[in-house]
Amino acid sequence: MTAKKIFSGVQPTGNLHLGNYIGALKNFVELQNENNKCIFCVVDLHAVTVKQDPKLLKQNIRKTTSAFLACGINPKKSIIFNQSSVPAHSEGSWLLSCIARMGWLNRMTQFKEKAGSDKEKASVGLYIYPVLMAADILLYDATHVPVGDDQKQHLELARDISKKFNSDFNAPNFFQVPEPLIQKNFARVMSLKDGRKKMSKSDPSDLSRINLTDTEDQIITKIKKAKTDSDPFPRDLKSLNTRPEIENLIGIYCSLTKTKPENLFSDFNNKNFSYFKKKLAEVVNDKIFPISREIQKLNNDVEYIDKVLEQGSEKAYELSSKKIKQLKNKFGF
Ligand code: AQP
Repeated sequence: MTAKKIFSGVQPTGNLHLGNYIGALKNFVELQNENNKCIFCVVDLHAVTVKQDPKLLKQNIRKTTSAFLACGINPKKSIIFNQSSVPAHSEGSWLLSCIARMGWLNRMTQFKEKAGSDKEKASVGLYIYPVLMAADILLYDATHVPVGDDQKQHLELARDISKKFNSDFNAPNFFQVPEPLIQKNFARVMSLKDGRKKMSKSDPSDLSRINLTDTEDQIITKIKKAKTDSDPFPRDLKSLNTRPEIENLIGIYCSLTKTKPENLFSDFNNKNFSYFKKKLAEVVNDKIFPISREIQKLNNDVEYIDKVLEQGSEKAYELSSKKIKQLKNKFGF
């Protein structure tokens, strides 16, 4: 089997959480360990599409890198770098914004969600965010992009940009048409407080998410306080349709233990939710607490983190500057 070329990114906008782990980082590590060629990027240019405190941003770039390493991304096997240190991303984004169509961007639901009711006040950067994401991916000829379910639409846009460029410039294979790698089951982890909202770094309530830096006690408390309802433990998949919070907790359990929900229905039949939550907290702690400890350790080694980013940036620079040169050539520059 030929090795895949993987590219994916995570925004340094706060503490990474269980959603980032299940939807992205866990898969990054599996793909790396299957000997694919992997590039993992701390997408700091994406982060500034909404206002960031410059001092905090610097810390968050390092913290996100620590989280990558603590989850098992190995800088000897994979390239780890931050986006703003490689100029080809900004340059490529401009060139591809001349290929992308307004109508395509107008359909992006994440912009609508993040801009909220006052679109006029959203940054232009937030609007063209998916074009920068397309540049990130296409510059490295990535064949596959592991993302959470929420990024599916942006990846489709990257595919459309790739195909349009190849056709407009009569260059059939200049850009790869990247494939999304999205988990089939439970691709979106939801807030612990509202099963219809995705778990997110920017949710004002810390109780809505399990951070990858939480302590054992914090994890137990958050799961204990997670929203449930007064009905008994479900007996089948069908009854989960109207119980999004329960579906989410069961999804987290199954995803971390690699079990099917069907097995849980018999295991927890006639048990109350406090018992299930206790077991769930054990499962989450088993996976997340070792990561949390490692992140704390790495956060104290700023020199090492900076070295990882610097070395990764050099490699990314080398790869992307070749592609950007060819791209500019195609445009006629
Ligand atoms: N809740 C989630 N469930 C599954 N996957 C998720 N991802 C994010 N949240 C979930 C996936 O993690 C990767 C990195 O995402 P990101 O942090 O760059 O951007 P995001 O999706 O905007 O994440 P947040 O937490 O919601 O950040 P803020 O609050 O800053 O906007 C992506 O592959 C994403 O799919």
